[in-house]
Amino acid sequence: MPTRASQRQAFALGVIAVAIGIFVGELASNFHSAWKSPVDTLGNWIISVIPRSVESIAITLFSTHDKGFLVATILLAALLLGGVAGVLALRNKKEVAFAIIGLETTFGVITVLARPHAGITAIAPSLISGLATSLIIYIALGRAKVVQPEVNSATELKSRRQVLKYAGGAGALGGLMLLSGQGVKTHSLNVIKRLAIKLPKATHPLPALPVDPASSIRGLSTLITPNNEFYQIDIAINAPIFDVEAWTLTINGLVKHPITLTYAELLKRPLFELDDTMSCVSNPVGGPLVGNARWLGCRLDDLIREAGPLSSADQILSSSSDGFSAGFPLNLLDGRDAMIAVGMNGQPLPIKHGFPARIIVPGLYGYVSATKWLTNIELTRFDIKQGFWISRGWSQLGPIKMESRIDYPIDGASVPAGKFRFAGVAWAPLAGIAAVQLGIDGVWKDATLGPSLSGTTWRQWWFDWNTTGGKHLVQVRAVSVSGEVQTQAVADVAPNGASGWHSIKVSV
Ligand SMILES: Nc1nc2c(c(=O)[nH]1)N[C@H]1C(S)=C(S)[C@@H](COP(=O)(O)O)O[C@H]1N2
Ligand SMILES: [Mo]
Repeated sequence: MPTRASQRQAFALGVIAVAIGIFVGELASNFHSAWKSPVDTLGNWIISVIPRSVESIAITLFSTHDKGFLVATILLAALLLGGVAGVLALRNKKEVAFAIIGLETTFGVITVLARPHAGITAIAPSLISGLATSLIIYIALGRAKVVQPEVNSATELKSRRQVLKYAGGAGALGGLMLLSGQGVKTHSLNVIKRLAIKLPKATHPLPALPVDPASSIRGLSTLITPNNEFYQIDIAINAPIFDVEAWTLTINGLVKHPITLTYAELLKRPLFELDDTMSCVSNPVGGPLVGNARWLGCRLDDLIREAGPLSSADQILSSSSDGFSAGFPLNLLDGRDAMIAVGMNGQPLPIKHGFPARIIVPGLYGYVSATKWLTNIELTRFDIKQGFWISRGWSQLGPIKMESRIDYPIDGASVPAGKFRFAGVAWAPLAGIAAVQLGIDGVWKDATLGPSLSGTTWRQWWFDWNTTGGKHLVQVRAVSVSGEVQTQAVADVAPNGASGWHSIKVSV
């Protein structure tokens, strides 16, 4: 029986072997676009099989860190199994040890193959990862065995075996370095290619942005949300990084003329600018999952018209490589400025916001429309196929609800006596905001409105109040250009978006 100390070492070695194996697998997944990241794939697979109730508990517990938690759990489990395998290998139960690594690898391979459209080559990183782990355990624990007394007999044989092992180890290491070098190279090349892009101008650029009231009003959201502050929501564990020169967008399904477009062809189409506020359906009343940007892109309705939808089609279902898909009714291409966006606030789309291209449909929540890392648009029918979130309990239709938010001050704040300025934003696509009212202890007054960029963007508002001592309830509500007053009825985010008045308490 090996000593406790050597068992501890073997455990650590197993853990390290798996860690290196995972690292190598992840590096390898950058090597070729068809090769899938083992950790991501396992994560996505788990997300796809766990019951919705568990998923929503995880999301409630960890909010947007739920994926981080999932990845951490996967890694921890894999590392622990590695440690166990290390100890077993030391105890001369090599078959069981390698069976554990083999099972881990097979599991990885199966989850890769379970992905829609996965080619057989997609399993390469998982295999490489498993091989690297086994190799390290084999080499390191093979050596550990050599120092055990009972195998100390044939010295000559031992040294020859050692030479072979070192040669094998060096060869493997060299191969890994080559592979990781290649992986890092392709990855960074794609990032550099993005940086080198110069987007064409819109055919009729929008007027320059007005002076932003937020520059002089404390706590107010800026009129345009800077790209690095724009909320990010997606199911991708890592944002995919496409090679713009290889990326294509296909439009197919129930169409007369399927279309394939390259990035260069997309940029050659007439481009227009669109100021549009996008919101996540999961944004609670008063929440942060909403942002306003000046997008640049080509018209979606033109493209769909060129493809020629068959009369049976009733849905535009877009999808991307992270397994996400989003569908909305074809008849919502009713003249609104739906676009395939390539630019966001004067930059090529940031990688985490969908580079090279994404869809933006004014008035629709992201989950039914705003596919990032767009690769395919399929004309289909709602009774055949549905977007990613629909089978997970979210509504098939996702029009953005009218909402308003108090940005400043925050709930529970104590404010100084005298003049105090409340500030926030409100949105009511597609009509636009006509008025925002602030209710202080139930007495409603009109707030001052900031500039209106379009019916589908938010408007900033502010209201000066001469504070009186004590505690106060402050509420906000919006009125749209079409005369609708924001509902007071409280709705949860599921299944189709939160509603109700944002309320805070302040003490003077
Ligand atoms: N490929 C992909 N696109 C996606 C998603 C996703 O998970 N994957 N999530 C959607 C959702 S739910 C929202 S709210 C928006 C968020 O876009 P943003 O991250 O650029 O703010 O993207 C949409 N597009
Ligand atoms: Mo969303």
